[in-house]
Amino acid sequence: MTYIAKPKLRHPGLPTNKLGFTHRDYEGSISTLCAGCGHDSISSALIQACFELDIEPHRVAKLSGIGCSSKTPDYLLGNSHGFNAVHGRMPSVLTGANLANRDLIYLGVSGDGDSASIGLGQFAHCLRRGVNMVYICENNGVYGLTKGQFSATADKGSKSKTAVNSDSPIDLVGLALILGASFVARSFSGDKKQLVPLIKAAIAHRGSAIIDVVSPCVQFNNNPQSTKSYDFVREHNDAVNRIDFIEPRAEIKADYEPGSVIDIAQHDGSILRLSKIDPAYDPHDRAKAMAYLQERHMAGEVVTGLLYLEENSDDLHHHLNTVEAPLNRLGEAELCPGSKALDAINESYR
Ligand SMILES: Cc1ncc(C[n+]2csc(CCOP(=O)(O)OP(=O)(O)O)c2C)c(N)n1
Ligand code: SF4
Ligand SMILES: [Mg+2]
Repeated sequence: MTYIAKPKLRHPGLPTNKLGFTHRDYEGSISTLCAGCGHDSISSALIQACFELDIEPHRVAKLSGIGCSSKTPDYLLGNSHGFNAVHGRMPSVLTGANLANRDLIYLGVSGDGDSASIGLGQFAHCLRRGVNMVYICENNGVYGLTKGQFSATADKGSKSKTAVNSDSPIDLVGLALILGASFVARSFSGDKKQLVPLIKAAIAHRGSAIIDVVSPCVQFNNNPQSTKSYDFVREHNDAVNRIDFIEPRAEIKADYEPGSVIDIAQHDGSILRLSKIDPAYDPHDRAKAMAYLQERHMAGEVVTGLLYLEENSDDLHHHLNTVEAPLNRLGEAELCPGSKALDAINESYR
């Protein structure tokens, strides 16, 4: 319950990271979600990723919309900045915050209703603009919070207690590829080994990173026929690769069979070591990734892993040539340079 404070006492032997923080320092309030909800596992993966990356919690801004999924930022990173926006409007609030202060790590948490129904336009524009963020869609195929109506990602022919869905589903990963997102991944809330390194890599990525996480709703959409159920994903998970996230300057120790592994350097010096499960899958080829997704979808498979990565990607700040400093660190002289400077700007557009 969010109003019940977590006990402050902790075991003195709890492991700490380089900052001296324990796992508990990255937690938030007690979850109010249903026991077994996939969303809680995603919160736990986010906490683990931030702990392992030694992130100072005050450097994170977590934003969300409305839904069970959008409640989850309250259950993690209790010492970070947070903003719970209107249903489907998280991306525009995140874009504004990011433009005002590029120094924070932006974490956008959303649901399939929030992103693919009411917020579809917002989802599209923040990805195509290259806003530097990690966008997590906790995808269960239903509007969990409002009692299980089909969302726009629900499979055609899905059955609820009262209806059959006749609409075609939106594939958020396919859409993100078309829209130009520079980091596109899909994972499963029940596969923390895959999800945690993907989150770490997405945080280190510069540009718009999206992870569509299949996250079963145990209350309304966990029947074995649903492609968003625990049983279905476990049986039909086509993982094309697995990644190890290697921090900047860390020693690379493990031995791998040549050919099965590729190393990808990110702009911050970190390395993504990609173990290819499907040797033919190339995460650098946007068009082939789209074709592969379609093909496997027709075969009834859920493709997971790092699906596309644009190396040396840029973000919205680069495109707009904005100032390096966050706006709250600029003085009045820089923010209001006077009428002469404004005249010069206007003149440059004539
Ligand atoms: C403008 C507006 N329209 C409708 C609603 C009602 N509403 C609340 S949550 C929700 C759907 C949430 O679904 P999803 O984003 O998939 O989250 P989940 O609960 O499944 O995690 C809807 C339609 C609302 N809060 N605001
Ligand atoms: S209704 Fe579904 S999505 Fe919401 S908390 Fe319960 S299991 Fe999770
Ligand atoms: Mg949902």
